[in-house]
Amino acid sequence: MDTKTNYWNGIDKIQYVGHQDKKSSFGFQYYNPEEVIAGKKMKDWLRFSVAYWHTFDQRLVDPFGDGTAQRPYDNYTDPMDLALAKVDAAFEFYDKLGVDYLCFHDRDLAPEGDTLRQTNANLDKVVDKIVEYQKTTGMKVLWNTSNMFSNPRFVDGAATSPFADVFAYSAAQLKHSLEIGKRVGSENYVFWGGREGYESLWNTNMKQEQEHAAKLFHLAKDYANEIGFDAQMMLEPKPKEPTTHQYDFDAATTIAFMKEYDLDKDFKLNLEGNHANLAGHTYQHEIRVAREAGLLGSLDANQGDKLIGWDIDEFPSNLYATTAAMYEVIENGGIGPRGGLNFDAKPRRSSFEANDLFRSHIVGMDSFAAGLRIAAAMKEDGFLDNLKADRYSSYKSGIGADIESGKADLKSLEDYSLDKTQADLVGATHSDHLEQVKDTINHYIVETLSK
Ligand code: XUL
Ligand code: CO
Repeated sequence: MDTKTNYWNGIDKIQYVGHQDKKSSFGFQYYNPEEVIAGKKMKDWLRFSVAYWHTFDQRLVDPFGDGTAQRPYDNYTDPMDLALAKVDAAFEFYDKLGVDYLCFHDRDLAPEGDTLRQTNANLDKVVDKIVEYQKTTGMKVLWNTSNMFSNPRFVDGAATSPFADVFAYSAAQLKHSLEIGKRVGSENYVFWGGREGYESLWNTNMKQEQEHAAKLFHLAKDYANEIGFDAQMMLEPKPKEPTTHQYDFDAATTIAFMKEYDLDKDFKLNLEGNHANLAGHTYQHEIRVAREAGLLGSLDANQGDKLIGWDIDEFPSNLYATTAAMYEVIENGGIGPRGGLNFDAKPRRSSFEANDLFRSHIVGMDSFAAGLRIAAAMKEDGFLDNLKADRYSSYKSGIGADIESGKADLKSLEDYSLDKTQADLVGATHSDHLEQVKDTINHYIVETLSK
């Protein structure tokens, strides 16, 4: 197979140049894949992945405008020729960018036919080509998934559709997608609840719809076991868009759903920065909730913006947010059992040239690499560990230790508290000095990045 294509004309392999020497935009300032940070190579902490749907398919539309994207395969008119050409362009892109993973939906890869049988045949042809490339390049699939939300048949959802034929079709589509996952060796398999939610409660059987969603997840896990597809299954929360209310609203809601329907042993969470933003949380909050429940699976790397109402899938550039995310990842010992950072992100509509796809991945990769360096420096100094150990130190001895061990009950706690004065209680607290904490975090950011 000819891997010497030249779609991304004029772009050489992206190298680590370091921030002192960064004279052109085509170099990493902070991402040095082989460098060891906090006991692991950067590339093994970060496990960057390119999202097929955004990077190779997205035309840069927004709700008010058509696509502006200029892509090197735009001259192909036949949909299958285009799909096959994109695979060449994609593998050349991965090589030049220096990433080891890709993610895709089934429908990102190939056009649909009139029947599922025809659609599967189109898809298999493209997957054959991907598998061939994997053999020669070693590229891995972080996760694949099934697009059960774009086609009009999914107008009211897939598993949660009120129409049984749509549930049946979704299950059939999913079956083939799992088989493809096995063929490409996907490390994880993701379910983002595309239109699994409601527009209005007046016409919705919420309980029945959620039972149907859980049923499809169980069927998927059972079938994956049956065919020996050993991927970590994951649910990806999002609070709204496209439906008014998505059932997998946020990490906490999704964990409750997983526990209610006995999915928490086999499924973990794939968390996205922009979805956290839409849920009124931070990315760090979502990762913390999953981590502390032992359910952190993987991360979709992007950012939202509170100043704009919709899902903007912006490439990450906010160092404060990437530092916070990587702090949680370090505390977790890694992103997840087989997790990575998948750039579920697209350039702005005004960044429409082909080379902007490289520029945007570079800022995303550098922002997470910088976040890793900063979080590792804070960890190494024990800054936040000491801060928290001190803050909760009253639980180490005395009444605090009795509360922790379960020795204390309401009567003993009343005995302890009944004659304490207001001054005693206020005296038992102390200032968090939170502004100083934030000043120190700023110091770590500036200091670490200027080394
Ligand atoms: C949509 C979204 C999806 C999932 C995969 O907001 O994040 O791209 O990551 O279906
Ligand atoms: Co996503």
